[in-house]
Amino acid sequence: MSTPGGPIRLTEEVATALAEGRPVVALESTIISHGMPYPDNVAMALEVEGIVRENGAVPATIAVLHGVPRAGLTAEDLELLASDPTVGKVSVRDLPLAIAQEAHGATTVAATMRLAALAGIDVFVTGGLGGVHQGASESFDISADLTELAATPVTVVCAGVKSILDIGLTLEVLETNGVPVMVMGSYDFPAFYSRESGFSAPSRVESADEVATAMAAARRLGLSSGLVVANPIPVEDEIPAAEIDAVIARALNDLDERGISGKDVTPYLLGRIVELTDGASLTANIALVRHNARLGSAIAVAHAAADR
Ligand code: PSU
Ligand code: MN
Repeated sequence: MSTPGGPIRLTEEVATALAEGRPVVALESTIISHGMPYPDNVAMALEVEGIVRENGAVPATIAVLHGVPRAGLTAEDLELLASDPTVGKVSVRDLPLAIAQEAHGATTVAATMRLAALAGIDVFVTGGLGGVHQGASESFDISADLTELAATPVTVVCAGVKSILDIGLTLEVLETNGVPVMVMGSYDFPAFYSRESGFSAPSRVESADEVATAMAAARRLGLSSGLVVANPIPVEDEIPAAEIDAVIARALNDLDERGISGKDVTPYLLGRIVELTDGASLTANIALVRHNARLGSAIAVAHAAADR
């Protein structure tokens, strides 16, 4: 028998909202387990769920717990994700085995998109996307987030791409894969901690309604890809590019010296940047996720209204 959400276990609240066509916002969990230190990570996760609610949508944080993909978590679940060292980083290719082994898994942007789509959730809020890593011509390190964006029609609200990645090549891959990339209120593609990356916005939008209208058009066209909405960090929270780029260069150097590769690269770099900035990067990261949660909720509200 099929259940709402397919293979995903939904909370009653999320299932009801989806069944009634009310706005739902998916949230990822790798940012909690592998993107921020404890206890700031669990405080951020709870706060962001509150922001989504205040803005008229139902939050659905996504993860795999005891091998079960879930959308909608309790405070205890979030605490576990934030603090239990056995929680793995689960991208799309890790999902089958995490389920088979009844493991706990924090889902990346890619895995969260896939599970959100299966659950019927169209809008997803995160901090930063994975992308083409610097030195990818040698390492071949390109995040599965980009593969998933090519294949799964979910709108991902983020603060752009940080310069641990090759921003230009990341934008090229998104273009090749037919992924619409819209920047909210700017002609410059944002670089996560900074409002400007030096790369032009592939396109500019001014409102949540405009994004919802583009989502509806993409659906009518039968586009298989996701949409990226890049929301520049608020001016008062940004870290100037020159300042953060020096820190990132040092973190990349430390990464090389330690010989870290594969799925550990992004978590290592994020942790190292927090250390090297004495927590200033964490403060900026939390501020931009809050900002994205407000925009993503407004998009989900506009999208739900348009769908009626
Ligand atoms: N960038 C961030 N914070 C994060 C991540 C990326 O600023 O927490 C996480 C996201 O879950 C993203 C994942 O999907 O890292 C990408 O990992 P990889 O580069 O291994 O694909
Ligand atoms: Mn990688």
